[in-house]
Formats: sequence, C-alpha cells, structure tokens
Amino acid sequence: MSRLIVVSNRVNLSRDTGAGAVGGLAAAIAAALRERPGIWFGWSGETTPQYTGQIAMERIGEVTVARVDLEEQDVEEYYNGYANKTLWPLFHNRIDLTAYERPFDAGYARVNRRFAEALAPLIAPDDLIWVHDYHLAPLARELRALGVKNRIGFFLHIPWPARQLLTTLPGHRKLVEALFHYDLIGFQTEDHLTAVTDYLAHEIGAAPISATGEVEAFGLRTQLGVFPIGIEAPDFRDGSRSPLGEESFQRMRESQAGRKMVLGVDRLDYSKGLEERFLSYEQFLAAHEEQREKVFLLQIATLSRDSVEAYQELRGRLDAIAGRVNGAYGTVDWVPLRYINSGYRQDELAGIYRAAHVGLVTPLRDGMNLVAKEYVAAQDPEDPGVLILSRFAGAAAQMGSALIVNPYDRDDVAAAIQRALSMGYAERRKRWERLMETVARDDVSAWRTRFVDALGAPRRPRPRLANDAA
Ligand code: ADQ
Repeated sequence: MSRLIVVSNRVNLSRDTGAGAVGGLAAAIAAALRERPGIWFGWSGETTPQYTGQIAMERIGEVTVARVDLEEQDVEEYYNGYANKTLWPLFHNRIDLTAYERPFDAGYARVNRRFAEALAPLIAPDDLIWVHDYHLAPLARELRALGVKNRIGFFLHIPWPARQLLTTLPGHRKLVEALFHYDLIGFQTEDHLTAVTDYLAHEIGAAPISATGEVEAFGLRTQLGVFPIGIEAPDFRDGSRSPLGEESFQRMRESQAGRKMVLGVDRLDYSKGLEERFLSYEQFLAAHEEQREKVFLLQIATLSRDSVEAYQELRGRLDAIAGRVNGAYGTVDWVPLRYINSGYRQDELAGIYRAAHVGLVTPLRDGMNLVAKEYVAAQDPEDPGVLILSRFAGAAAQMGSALIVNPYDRDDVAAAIQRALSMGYAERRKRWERLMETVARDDVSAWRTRFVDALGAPRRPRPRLANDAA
C-alpha cells in the first residue's frame, strides 16, 4: 500500500490531547494516517526569528507528524495576510473585507515554496500526497518544480466563489493555473464545482473533457470532483453519553430550568452569520411574547483569528447586540441570550448538543459546516432536537430534512425558530431519522476513502510540461 502524505497549514495534533479533541479535520486526517502509513506535514503554529526549514518529526500515537516553524513575517503575510485577509473573505463573498496587498502575495508564494522544499526530501516515489485548503493552492506547482512526479490531490474545505467575484482578485488566473498542477481537486458541493467550471469556461476557455471531471488548461490536465466531508458520527453519539458528555448534558438540563434551549456553536467568524442570527433571535422575541422566559439562545463562539481587525470588530458588534437583547428582554431570573467565547472538549460539546432542543446553524456562506452534522449525531434518538440550517451551508445540499432558512431574512429565521420549538414529536423524529441516515452514511471515512481512492486510481499520465524538472 502506498504511503499517504497529508499536508495542511497547521498540524494541530498534540501528545496531550490526542486525535479526538482537536476538531473534525485533525481527527479525520489522523484516522486516515492510522489506516495507512504516512506523514502529516505542516506548520507547527510556532514562530522562529529566522526560517531554518528544520523539520521536527514526532510520532503521536500511530501518526507521524512533521512540522516546521515559520517566521513572524511569514505568519503576517501568508497566514494572516493572503490566506485570511485575501482568500478567506473573497471565497466567502466578502469582497468588502478582501484586502489585497503585494507583500501578502509574496509571502504566500514564499511559504508555499518553503513548504515544498522542506517536504520534497521526505517523499518516496509511490507516495500519494493530499494537500488541504486554500492556504496551499500553489504547493503542487512548487513540488513539481522540484521534480516531484507523485499523484498530488487538493481538497478545498471552503466554497469556491462565483466567477464575477473571483475575477476581482489580482492574479486570479495565476492562482487557478497553480491548481492545475494537482492531479485531483476536490470540492464540498456541486455548486462549488459548477462555479469552478463556469470560471474555466468563461475565463480560460476550458471545459471538462470526460465524465469523470477531467479538464485541460494551461497545457496541464487535472480532474475535478465533489467530495462532501462528513464527521465521525459515533464519536458524537457515544460522546454525548460518555461520562463527560453526560455530565455536561445534566448540567445544561439543570441550568435550563424547564426552558427550551436554542444552540449555536461556531468559530467567531463573519461567515458564520452570528450577527444576523442574534438579530433574527431578537426579532423572534419581539414577535412571540408568549415565548419569552420559556426559551433562551446559547451561543458558543470560540475566538478565532483574533489578530485580524475584521474579527475584532465583529466581536465588538456581537457583544453590543447580546447586551442590547439581554437589557431589553431579560428578567431577574432569565437571560434570553447566553453568549460565551469558550472552547469545549468534544465529549462535553456532544453533551451540550444533546441538551439543545434546537440547533441553529445559519452561516451566510460555508464550505460544509460540521456543526450541523455533529448536532444531529449527538441527539437522543428517542427525543431528538430540530436542526435549523442555512441554505448557504454546503451541508444543506445533503440535509434537506432540516428546516432550511435564508439567514439574511430575519422573519424567515424567527419563524423557523417558532416552528422548531412547537414541532410535534412525530415530525421531529422523522426529520431527525432522515438527517441521521445521511450523517451516518456519508461520514468522514466515506469522504476520505472516496478521495484517496480517486487520487490513487489509474489514469492517463499528466501532459509533460515545459517547467517540469527533468
Ligand atoms: P470551520 O469554518 O472551522 O471549517 P465547521 O465545519 O463548522 O467550520 O467546523 C468547526 C469545528 O470546530 C467543528 O468540528 C466544531 O465542533 C468545532 N468547534 C466550534 N466551536 C467550538 C467550541 N466552542 N469548542 C469546541 N469545538 C468547537 C472549515 C470550513 C467548513 C468545513 C470544515 C471542514 O469553513 O465549511 O465544514 O472546514 O471541511
């Protein structure tokens, strides 16, 4: 069996927490690397005064990780800059927040080159290489320039923007051309794939040449496909019943004091629609006097990218809305909007999911959204809660049995909250069963297996390139 080399911006697996407690993607990658031998390569999250390219190899459980430190300037230009101030907002339809600065571009190219130079010596001829996310779009091009001929796949966890938005990016063509050095490019949904093919058709004049999504452009051939990511469903089902899950479930139930709980769990990010969600909830309270004191919204929003200004500003606005709602509607013994910024261990979170009568997942734009799936997986099958899901989450394509809403429409979201709270048992259960079927079937192993199998499948050789090393 060929080895699997996984590359992502961060390698956030630690000896202390193991694979389970560090988020969905880390758990998925760690599981893939337990199934077959390989290495997980990426940034350590640490900075060093001067980049050395020195790799720290470590064995964590059954997984070998290889990490490099970056310079402050790399972090500023590549990570905070091009990745999180340019590509992230643009790919989430926020051209108003998209900052394009030359040093960002240079830093992005530099770190991708550094990653390639550090990684190349670790690669054996038969290895499959799987690169994750928008931080590393040019990595295959850099590896090819160093003579790496292995199969290299790329999975984009975030949406692909509409052509009209992508073309606002200086150098958009260069970015897309770099992707063609991959053998396989995976997207979360058909919608994202359609946006890519639309760009290729109109900007490059390229169209798929086979039913399996092969496409040629820039003298290169790649394959495009849809691979919706899933979760390790039993982890959330069992986690909600584990000692820690049970404890957090009981704690939540006690603190509910007979009230119904609507739950939001997100990274604090403008793509998650938190502001709009708070305003919709405010609208719900205004429209449904009879529900006041009978319900509350618990919003858990872990701080994220806190050094980026747009995130600091959002945080300030959320604090203000939460304060206003609680000031206007709260009573001495009822806080209508409980808003906290802490992070929780997976089992603890599973217990909180189980205690929630309604899961409110309303991103304005999201590649997939794993929280929607985790919420469903953690429910008590005998007494499941109701999922309200934004039509703009990639997950909506698979989870049509949720109450699907437009997160920009406060009336729509407020009406869905009311409907979820008053839904009868039979409907609630039927909807949950349908959702659970998808979550259990299209899980993270299915995602990983489909992608790695497609990457390893025999195919026509790549066309030779002028700039390929001999
Ligand atoms: P994210 O934008 O991070 O991921 P999401 O898919 O919701 O969004 O995943 C968030 C993860 O963080 C979940 O596993 C959740 O349990 C965890 N999490 C959130 N808040 C937490 C808290 N307070 N404590 C503990 N854990 C918390 C990106 C894309 C998504 C895509 C994923 C995977 O933006 O669209 O679904 O990658 O491809």
